[in-house]
Amino acid sequence: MKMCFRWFGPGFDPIPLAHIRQIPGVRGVIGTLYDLPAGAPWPRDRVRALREQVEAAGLELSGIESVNVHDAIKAGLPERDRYIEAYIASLKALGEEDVDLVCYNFMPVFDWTRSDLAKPREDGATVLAYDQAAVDAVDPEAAFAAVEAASGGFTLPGWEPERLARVRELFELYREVDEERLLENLIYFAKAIMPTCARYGIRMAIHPDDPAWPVFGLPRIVTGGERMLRFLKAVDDPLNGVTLCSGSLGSRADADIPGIIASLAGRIHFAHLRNVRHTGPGRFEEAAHLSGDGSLDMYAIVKALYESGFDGAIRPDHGRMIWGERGMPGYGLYDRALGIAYLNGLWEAVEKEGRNGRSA
Ligand SMILES: [Mn+2]
Repeated sequence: MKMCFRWFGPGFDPIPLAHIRQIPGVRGVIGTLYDLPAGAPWPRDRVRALREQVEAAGLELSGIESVNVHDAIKAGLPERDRYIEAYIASLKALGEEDVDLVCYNFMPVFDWTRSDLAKPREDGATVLAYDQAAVDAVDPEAAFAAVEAASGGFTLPGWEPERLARVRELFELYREVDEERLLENLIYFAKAIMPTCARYGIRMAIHPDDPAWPVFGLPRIVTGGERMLRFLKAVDDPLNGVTLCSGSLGSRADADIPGIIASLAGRIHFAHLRNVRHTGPGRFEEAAHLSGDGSLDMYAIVKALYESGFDGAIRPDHGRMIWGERGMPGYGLYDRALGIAYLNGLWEAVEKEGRNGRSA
């Protein structure tokens, strides 16, 4: 297991790499070129500069999150091949700089959706929260504007301002795209990039949809274990894998996350670990990582990962905003560092138990 920390890069992320380096057990950074819009090929010299900056801080560039997929690819438009070529160029630039893990998602128009970016909790912290009724009450443009207004001046991943200007146009693209079509488009994309992934040993890790159900009437297909498995079988290459995001999958109160982990064993290339508190049908809020603070059994999740043979990058996913920190909602330093300390403890415990079990 390699403990990592997501970092959005200079000019976007207020957290210095030097602080990340001081979190016990952190070896890697999950980086990105945040200023590049989906569809733009990543220049190799930019990737190299990012890698060198991370390495100069005593860390390694362990993966990228995300190389975003252009809507032309997701919607299956005639120009998708051109955008797939651009994506392949980005993968080459990454491969040439020895980056071998890429997280991406295949959600139409929006990335993750929340109705509140700073919901106060009983402990005085704030968290991201979702309420289906609140989302149903607004149109997508209003939702986009609300996220922008609540972002505290930070650009949020998946909610880049250039998308806001095009919300209506983007919805139009998906008018004819149902879940089957969307899955076909995903398979088409994955098949097209696999030869390049094979050449450089790049593991692709699709991120589950968040929340794991359709939002604003748009189709969503990466919503649970069976559907992820269907995609992995359709493009049955070991490099074609998933990001196991406990919080996204766990947005559904009925998700059996340890069971999903067991079913995807060997194809989980990246893990996002966080807890979530279910507060009612279609409602949840994020929580501290500790099992006791939310609805997920984090011990069972870490144990299932260990037992599946998982040996990849783990990062703490969103945390609470605590101790007066100002930062990107969900991406503060303090609570994610606490999350890492806890996840390190769980991992050490399951690893030692596992070893004892094997030697007995
Ligand atoms: Mn995640």
